[in-house]
Amino acid sequence: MKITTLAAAATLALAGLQGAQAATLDVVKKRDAVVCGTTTGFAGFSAPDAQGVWRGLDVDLCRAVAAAVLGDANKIKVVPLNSQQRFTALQSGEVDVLTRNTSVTQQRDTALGIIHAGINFYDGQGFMVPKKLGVNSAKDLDGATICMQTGTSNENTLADWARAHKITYKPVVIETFNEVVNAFAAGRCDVFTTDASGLASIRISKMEKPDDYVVLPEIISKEPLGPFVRQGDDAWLNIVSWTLAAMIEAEEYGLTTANVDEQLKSDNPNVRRILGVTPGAGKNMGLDEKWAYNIIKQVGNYGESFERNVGQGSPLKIKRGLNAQWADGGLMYALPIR
Ligand SMILES: N[C@@H](CCC(=O)N[C@@H](CS)C(=O)NCC(=O)O)C(=O)O
Repeated sequence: MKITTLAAAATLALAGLQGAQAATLDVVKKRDAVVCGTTTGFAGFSAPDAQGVWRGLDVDLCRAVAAAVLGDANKIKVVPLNSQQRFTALQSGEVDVLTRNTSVTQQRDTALGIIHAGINFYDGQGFMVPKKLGVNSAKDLDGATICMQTGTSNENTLADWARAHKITYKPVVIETFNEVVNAFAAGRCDVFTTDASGLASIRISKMEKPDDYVVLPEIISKEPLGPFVRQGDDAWLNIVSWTLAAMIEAEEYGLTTANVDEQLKSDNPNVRRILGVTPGAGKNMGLDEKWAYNIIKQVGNYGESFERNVGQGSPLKIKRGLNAQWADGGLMYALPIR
């Protein structure tokens, strides 16, 4: 009886808490800015440039949400979060959306009061080692000291993989990104493990001599990275996931920052719906009909954002691979805006 009462009280308290949290769209409109949780600085995905302006594939997604909701991609506030802090910041309402290399997993999507709003980068966990170690395969890592960051999915994935492959290793788990990078650069561990995108970024942007390091060929997991929002605010979930869909679908239809004004004259019914020439999509979400036009005009389509931040127009030079459009053999398949 007592336990039931306590459980009921807890449920009520939770419901009260959720009820007390105002609709995110209203909060964002009133504040006139979207608050996004990012990394503390992970080049290509979310990091400040030399002028202190936050840039990256994940920052572009944040900017796209601001363009869709407020008509201005610059109306963002960035809250830098390390891996450990990110979920609490979203749960507590400190950020409106987490746009930060976060792997979607069943546990995160169901047990933390948060939910993913699409995938903006299909990744997998890998390993980086100094060339001088002479290691060519992850299978040769038996006995290695392996650096990783606290609060990442990388910790458990590595443990599972090592057990399955009968590999023993010594974990060095460090809370902040720069410290774990410094530990690796200083040779306090033989190996750095995280998402392959993370390794590419660390190698180019953090290692003094990138050519002294090699990323091993093995990818040991699926790491589908995407934005997260709080559970229980479906209108906001819709806005974030359809913002991402609009970027991906804009690429599919060849809509770019440079040609979007010209495309307003297109007679393709899909293009007309995306750009709000045929109204409806914006109103359905409580947004201006120019929501997707503003995203494309101010931020660009998914491919433009990819190439500029992590692809051929960036130092990382990551290939599209799984992140190519479905028509090109990749997994980027936007749900249709109609
Ligand atoms: N995708 C993995 C790893 C993501 C992650 O947090 N990676 C670290 C290492 S690259 C990172 O981004 N750190 C940046 C920071 O803490 O500021 C996850 O969701 O757990």
